[in-house]
Amino acid sequence: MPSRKPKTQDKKVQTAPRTGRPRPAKAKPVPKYRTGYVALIGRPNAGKSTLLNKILGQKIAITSDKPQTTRLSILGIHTTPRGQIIFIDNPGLHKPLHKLNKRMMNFVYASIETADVVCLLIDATQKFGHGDEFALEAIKNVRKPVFLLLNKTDIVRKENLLLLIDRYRALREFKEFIPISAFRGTNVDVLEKLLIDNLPPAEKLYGDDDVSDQSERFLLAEIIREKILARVEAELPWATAVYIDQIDRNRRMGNRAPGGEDEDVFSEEDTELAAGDQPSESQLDNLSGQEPGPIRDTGREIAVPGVSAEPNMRRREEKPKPTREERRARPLVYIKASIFVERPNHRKIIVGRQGKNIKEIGIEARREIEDILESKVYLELQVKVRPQWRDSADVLDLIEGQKET
Ligand SMILES: Nc1nc2c(ncn2[C@@H]2O[C@H](COP(=O)(O)OP(=O)(O)O)[C@@H](O)[C@H]2O)c(=O)[nH]1
Ligand SMILES: [Mg+2]
Repeated sequence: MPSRKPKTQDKKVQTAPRTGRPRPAKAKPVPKYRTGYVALIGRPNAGKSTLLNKILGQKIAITSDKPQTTRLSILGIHTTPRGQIIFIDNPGLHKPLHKLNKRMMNFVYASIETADVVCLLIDATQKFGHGDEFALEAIKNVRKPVFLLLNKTDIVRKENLLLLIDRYRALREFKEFIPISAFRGTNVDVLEKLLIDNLPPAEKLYGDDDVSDQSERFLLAEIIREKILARVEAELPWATAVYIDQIDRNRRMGNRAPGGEDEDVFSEEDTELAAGDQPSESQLDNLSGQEPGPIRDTGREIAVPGVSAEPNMRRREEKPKPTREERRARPLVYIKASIFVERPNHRKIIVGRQGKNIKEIGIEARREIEDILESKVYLELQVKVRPQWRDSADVLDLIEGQKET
């Protein structure tokens, strides 16, 4: 039994020798704060974008019950007192047929590479199938922590969850199995905590108010596309793209000023995208008038195509609903957007009988855009037939290019 040293000696050991020489430098303390990338991956419709919006507390990614809603990877920055989680929301994992879809899959693979933690989301209401095997194949060689998020627990039976967990456990190693409801926010706090625990110790890469790398302009285009997706069926949604041609804060509307609350103008011109149809200076203006923050030297370059390390969107303040008077007093913004479809009959579907469908799309999109811009909006939509745009690098570049400006 070791003898207990007298107290006085304890004190002596703690006292530094008065040699006058500096003490040897201590190792740099590891920051307690944690920062890193989390890739959200999974089959189309698993609820990846819904989860991201829920965690951020604001909509940055559109959602729909149609597959392949998300086409580009976007960053969603979530800053908490313990850590900064930089989510990468991705298109759903599927076998690509078009150039568009190949690009989509490249984003997913690159985001898996970049991530510190990978979250594989599954729709727990669905049976395990080929699509799930394909998703697992994509992370076969991943050695970093992978979480399995079993989503839609608000509408799934507990036995199904347990069966799914067993099934997945047998197929690969997962760091965590977390049942969640992205829709209701159930267990999202637990997820957040476990994610931060698995991020490397590091200082923040983004400011507290930064929320995404995508521009407001891109979000506006996406909102219009979301309203289209909600109103069309079958294969059409996959073949629709939206391009914001113009955003004008100073345009005089003359006699064509928007009249009643719900009036929208639309044109049915069957135009094609003119060659060299590039965004003008004014279109490139940052919509919110905010200077994007400086590009931070992260030391850890994010290497997902189309994803910028630069923050382009700030957190929106939560505000009470505006009164009618406040709405009326808002400044007017004129927005012109093109909706690309691949076939004339698709154009007919989107326009609808006597333009009824496009009018509804316009009204729904405008209401949401007005709240985002805190302006009155005059939204002009044009449906344009552009055969095989999904295989046209020009159109794809144009659409993706909106993300940063
Ligand atoms: N009931 C329920 N529906 C959900 C939940 N999460 C997402 N959804 C729905 O699932 C559909 C696909 O969601 P989305 O986020 O677009 O999926 P993504 O393709 O993985 O990004 C949408 O209709 C969502 O409203 C959830 O937790 N519960
Ligand atoms: Mg999505």
